[in-house]
Amino acid sequence: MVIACTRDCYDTCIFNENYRPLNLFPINGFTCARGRADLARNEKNRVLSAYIDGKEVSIDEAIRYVAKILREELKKNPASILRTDYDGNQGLLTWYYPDRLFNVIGASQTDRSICSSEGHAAIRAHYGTSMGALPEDFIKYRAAVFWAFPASVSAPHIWALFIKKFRVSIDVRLSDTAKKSDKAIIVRPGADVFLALGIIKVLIEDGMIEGKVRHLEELARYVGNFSLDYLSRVSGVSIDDIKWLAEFYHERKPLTLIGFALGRSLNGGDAVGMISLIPALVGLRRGYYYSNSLGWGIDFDYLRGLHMARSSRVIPMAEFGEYVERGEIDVVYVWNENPVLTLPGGDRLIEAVREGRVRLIVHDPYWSETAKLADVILPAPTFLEKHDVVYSYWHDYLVYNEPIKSPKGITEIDLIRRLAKELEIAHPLILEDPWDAVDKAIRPAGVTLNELREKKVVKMKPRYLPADEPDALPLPSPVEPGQLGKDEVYLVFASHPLYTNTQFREVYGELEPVVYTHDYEGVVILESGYGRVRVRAIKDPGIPPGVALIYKSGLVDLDGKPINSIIEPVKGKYAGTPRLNGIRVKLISVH
Ligand SMILES: Nc1nc2c(c(=O)[nH]1)N[C@H]1C(S)=C(S)[C@@H](COP(=O)(O)OP(=O)(O)OC[C@H]3O[C@@H](n4cnc5c(=O)[nH]c(N)nc54)[C@H](O)[C@@H]3O)O[C@H]1N2
Ligand SMILES: Nc1nc2c(c(=O)[nH]1)N[C@H]1C(S)=C(S)[C@@H](COP(=O)(O)OP(=O)(O)OC[C@H]3O[C@@H](n4cnc5c(=O)[nH]c(N)nc54)[C@H](O)[C@@H]3O)O[C@H]1N2
Ligand code: SF4
Ligand SMILES: [Mo]
Repeated sequence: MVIACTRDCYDTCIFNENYRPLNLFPINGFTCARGRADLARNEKNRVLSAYIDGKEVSIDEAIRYVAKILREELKKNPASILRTDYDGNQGLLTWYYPDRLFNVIGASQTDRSICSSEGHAAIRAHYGTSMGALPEDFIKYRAAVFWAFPASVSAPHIWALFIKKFRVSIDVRLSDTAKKSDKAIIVRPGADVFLALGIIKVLIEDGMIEGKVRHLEELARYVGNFSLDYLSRVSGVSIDDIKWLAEFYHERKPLTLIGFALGRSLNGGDAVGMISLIPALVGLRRGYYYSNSLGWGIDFDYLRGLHMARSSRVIPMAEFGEYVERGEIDVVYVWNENPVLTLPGGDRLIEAVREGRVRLIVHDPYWSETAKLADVILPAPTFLEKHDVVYSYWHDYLVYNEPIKSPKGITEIDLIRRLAKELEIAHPLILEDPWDAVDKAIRPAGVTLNELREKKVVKMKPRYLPADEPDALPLPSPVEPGQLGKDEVYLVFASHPLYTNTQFREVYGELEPVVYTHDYEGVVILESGYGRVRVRAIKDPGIPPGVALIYKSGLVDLDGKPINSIIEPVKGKYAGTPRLNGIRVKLISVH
């Protein structure tokens, strides 16, 4: 029996029934702080019953009640029902399959752009796919560039593969990863595309191009428009360091690992796209890694039923708070996500639910902030309590998860099928056996369900490999980060080693509402054009002036307000990803 950690994490570790890591080279071998806590966490802070308006009810009663809410709303306007889901559990049956019900009824969906879609779209524009290097490729490299990728924290098993190799970190601050790297380069928030153009300019103009890239002439002409002096000034990286990086690429041929965080910054898509070209310019095939999730060929669209039914409306996550505030949504159905804290404008949802403008239905194993706010809450089993199929966005092992604990609550597939029955929906998408759907969805990745059930762990065969000769087009349209005014900083977020997003606080406690800065101390208000929050500022010598950092697992301020109340509704150019990193905020000391 095996079980994969289904959390939103690069590593997707695989364990035996005693929750000891399998020795699957090169991806496994040790357990992180979250993996070590999972068995204990499974018994804490759990939703153990259904509730309507704070009153404990049976699951059956809650299902009938939710069906009634949905039925009434469907008569008015299906699009005013928004289901929102993200990656609390990456299982095919937990995250993807339940979407079928909401496509069948024509509800609204989000664009699911919060995390990685910007970079996926940007890399695909150049390579035809966002698929990059595989773990087996990783170990062949003798050097690596961790670009906006604090992997020692956000991807500990990837980091472990490079411990004895030459590592370069490119970040806006001295992260743990930067401190442990052999060279750390500090770039201004949102200015990575200028740095990438600088490296490309030196590679081209100093005759260091060894690989084939289509439309190289256009790229050469384009970078010819910028002086190295200008690119250095805007990016904040010295000309010496830009030249050093170009030569490093030319001589040491590192693997380039690009963090999702970059896609959530100013010029994010353009930056990811240009960075992904650098390895090709020095002659490396598949020389980058971003996320491999879309390269396996797993048919997520089939699981979601998009071949037969679709949402009536797509709401950008960046504008979530706006839609709620404008009264365009009456019902919000949530699973696998904690949007009160993690979506931009979560405070708008709190207000709307408290004022009775929005009915909130939540299906979660834990008492998240969103679950606590809900009008109706249904208990979900954890990944240790249900069968599922789990993939990774890094490695190529597909896993058949079997429960090692008895289930609490109702699974996602059972819940949507029960709801469909109450709503008298007999659509083929709901009637199809979920396991048949899984079988169909994994076949393009070269795996059958039977084989997976028998072997438990099977290697997928990547279906979408990057073009050997990527296209330099589209060229970027970079915007210079503005000059900061007095008491202004660029706010960025980063992973914390003890938490996965907002999860694990029942084990490791609440993170203090702290902003790490170069030169502020004491209680401060962080103010953007969209809202204000109150946090404690702490000086950190690793943070340069003009930058401030909050861990993305500490998203509640001193007054219990979501930090994301200050995230403005700004969308990325490629996929609409919210700009979470590098937002300009004023720091007001209140002492
Ligand atoms: N321990 C742990 N691991 C996690 C998670 C977790 O919560 N905890 N979350 C998972 C999830 S959902 C995700 S999306 C990934 C995220 O993992 P990563 O993509 O590796 O990024 P983050 O941890 O969000 O950290 C963002 C980093 O980018 C830097 N940064 C911010 N703006 C810029 C910029 O403009 N330029 C550059 N060069 N750097 C910038 C920040 O200083 C920070 O170090 O990690 C996953 N892994
Ligand atoms: N300011 C700011 N905001 C951010 C970020 C940032 O860097 N800065 N990062 C963004 C990123 S990259 C991401 S990915 C998002 C993450 O946003 P979310 O996906 O909302 O993050 P999680 O905290 O992992 O919440 C997942 C929820 O799923 C629940 N869950 C876990 N397992 C299951 C299950 O089996 N079934 C069901 N039904 N529920 C389950 C958990 O209990 C939890 O409540 O946050 C984003 N928000
Ligand atoms: S959180 Fe990530 S590193 Fe930790 S056990 Fe899960 S998959 Fe592995
Ligand atoms: Mo994420």
